Amino acid sequence: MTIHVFDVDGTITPSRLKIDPNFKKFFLEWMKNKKVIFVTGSDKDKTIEQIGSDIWNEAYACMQSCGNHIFVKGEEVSRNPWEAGEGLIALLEQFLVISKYRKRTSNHIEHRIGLCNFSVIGRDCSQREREDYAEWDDLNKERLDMAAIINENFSELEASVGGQISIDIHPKGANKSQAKKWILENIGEDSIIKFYGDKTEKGGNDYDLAKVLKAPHKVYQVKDWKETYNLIKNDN
Ligand code: M1P
Repeated sequence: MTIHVFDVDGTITPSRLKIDPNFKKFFLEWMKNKKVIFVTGSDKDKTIEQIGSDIWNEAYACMQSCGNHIFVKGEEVSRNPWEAGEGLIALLEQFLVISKYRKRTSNHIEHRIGLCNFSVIGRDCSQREREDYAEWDDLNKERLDMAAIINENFSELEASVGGQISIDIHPKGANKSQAKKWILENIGEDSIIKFYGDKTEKGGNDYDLAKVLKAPHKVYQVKDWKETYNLIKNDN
């Protein structure tokens, strides 16, 4: 059986924005006779805000916090109890002091279930501030450097770049690759996974899942939801 697994931000929607209304209409119809799973660094509320409760509930499973908080047909089935410790918080606060990007808003450290999300500009930034930081980070690779520092200093943790402005941090191995294990154990060993993500390169939060999906599974790296649409529109 084919299982269609999608990242959300950058793959189904622009980062932290709502799904395009026409794509939403298409997707709701397309997913009806398929097993669709979302695997995102984001939490339940933000994902529902972006894709809508209709798509979220229609999905076979929604793996929030990179698979650390799992829902099946809307019902919670598992949660990772991990919480960020004092040492990690101290390092993140230090990043806020030393970052060369000077603009700050608020909500820099967001505690999610089984995952901590960190952002220098802050999650309360405007769309404009988000885009400005993303452009600067593309050139300066600050998030990649910060994720590497976290990975060097905390051997029990793992940090990766997700979305436009933030870093996802969780226990080592508790990354999106959990989706493969979960699918094979809960849906069937013979499942064929098709995974669509925009951050499948090393350092990105789709990489760990992409890396463990060898043939007959398939990985599609996309640059935005339009590419996702073009890939799936004839896949019936
Ligand atoms: O899926 C990864 C991340 O995508 C978005 O990131 P950002 O806000 O950096 O663009 C958010 O949904 C974030 O919560 C999530 O971890």
